[in-house]
Amino acid sequence: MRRIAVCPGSFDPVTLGHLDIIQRASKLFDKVIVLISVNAAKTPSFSSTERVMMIQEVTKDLDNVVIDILDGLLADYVRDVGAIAIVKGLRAVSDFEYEFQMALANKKLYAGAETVFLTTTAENMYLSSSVVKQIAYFGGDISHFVPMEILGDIQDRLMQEKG
Ligand code: COD
Repeated sequence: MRRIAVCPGSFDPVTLGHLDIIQRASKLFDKVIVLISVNAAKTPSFSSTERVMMIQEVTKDLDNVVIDILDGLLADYVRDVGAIAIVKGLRAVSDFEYEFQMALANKKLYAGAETVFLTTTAENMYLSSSVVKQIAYFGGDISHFVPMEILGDIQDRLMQEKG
């Protein structure tokens, strides 16, 4: 049996924190689906296509990682693809409460939706897509926060948005 995991998120844009979780998940499972999903509380800056292309670029060396887009419920997706785990990253206590709630809700929606938490690394602890966007928007240096391969794309795009 192939052990499939789903790594869901907004990835708006993908950061070194996300990439670390994806890389570690790819060592633990046979196949990892990085799933660009809708967080109803957030308005994305990057289109789904842009996010797919960025994640494709930074995961191209990971043979067992694929990317997909979801416009629906995560629990349904997990059931439909036969995944055995939802992999999430945890940064701080504040993440825990939110993630704990989502893990319980997903399990209620589909009993097979097990959430596995991987703790962040010390250097990525403070890192989020919104921190990256704020810094880039004001022309700051985001090279320590996002993968090198997509640094220029993110900077150009966010500066464009500023006008
Ligand atoms: N270090 C480690 N982990 C990190 C870091 C970091 N620096 N930064 C982010 N992460 C982790 C987050 O903790 C999260 O687990 C994951 O990476 C994705 O983060 P984001 O910010 O890109 O994505 P979110 O939190 O906006 O994703 C929320 C979802 C889109 C997964 C959620 O809204 C969802 O499941 N939507 C689908 C619809 C659905 O089923 N909703 C009901 C859920 S109960």
